[in-house]
Amino acid sequence: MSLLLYHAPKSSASRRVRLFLEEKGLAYEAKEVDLSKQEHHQPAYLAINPLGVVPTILHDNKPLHESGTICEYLDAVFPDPPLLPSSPYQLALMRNWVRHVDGLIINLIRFNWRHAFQAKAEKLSDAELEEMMRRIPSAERRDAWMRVARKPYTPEELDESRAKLVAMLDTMDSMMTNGWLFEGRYSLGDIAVAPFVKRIDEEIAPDAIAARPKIAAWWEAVQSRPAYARANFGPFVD
Ligand SMILES: N[C@@H](CCC(=O)N[C@@H](CS)C(=O)NCC(=O)O)C(=O)O
Repeated sequence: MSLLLYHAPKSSASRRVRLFLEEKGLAYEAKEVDLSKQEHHQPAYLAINPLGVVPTILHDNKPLHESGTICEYLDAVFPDPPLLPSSPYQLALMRNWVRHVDGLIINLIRFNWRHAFQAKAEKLSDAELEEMMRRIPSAERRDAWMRVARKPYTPEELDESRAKLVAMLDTMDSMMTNGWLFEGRYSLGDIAVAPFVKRIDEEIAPDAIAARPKIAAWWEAVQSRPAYARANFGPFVD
């Protein structure tokens, strides 16, 4: 059996899968994709991930993309320990939650890409930028790359994104049972959002976590799990 993860150390979706793999206790090989060099837009990578994003996992050489789908697949193939809610209804709610969290990614991008890509993207000539655009499959990401290259996100846009991420914390607050998001135990619902909370905590709105005792306790509990250390989230800004 082989598991090969194409990932980027600071990518939230990659962190989600790394945390899930570590919670499962699965051994895997990791290959870093250098997003700043647009390795994820090269034909060889697009062949295993048509969306041109990280992560992608290869299980026995079979590629799979979408971090939430990857985690559900891993849970089906490696059921112990179980990391999905057991009741069909709670599982359905968890899937909607993961979808909701995924839909918020642009708000992280607005903060993250300033650190990760802006300095490099700004230096691209118009011709280089155009060439890059041709390789990017998603309109949302073409826009994000164009923004960091030519029209940095404004303070108002950052505030708008911060407010959406803080609203996500309020939703989490209302979902908690026994300290966790689904069925009163740790699950993919918690793992999926942990990388987002990491960024909220270290830069975007740390006070918003401190002001919500249930979220602060949840975040402490997530970080104290041995798998969290092994997943190696690390600081976003060096
Ligand atoms: N819904 C996708 C999102 C993947 C995603 O957005 N990955 C980001 C890093 S967190 C990425 O590859 N960004 C580089 C880019 O879009 O050019 C998933 O969960 O796998």
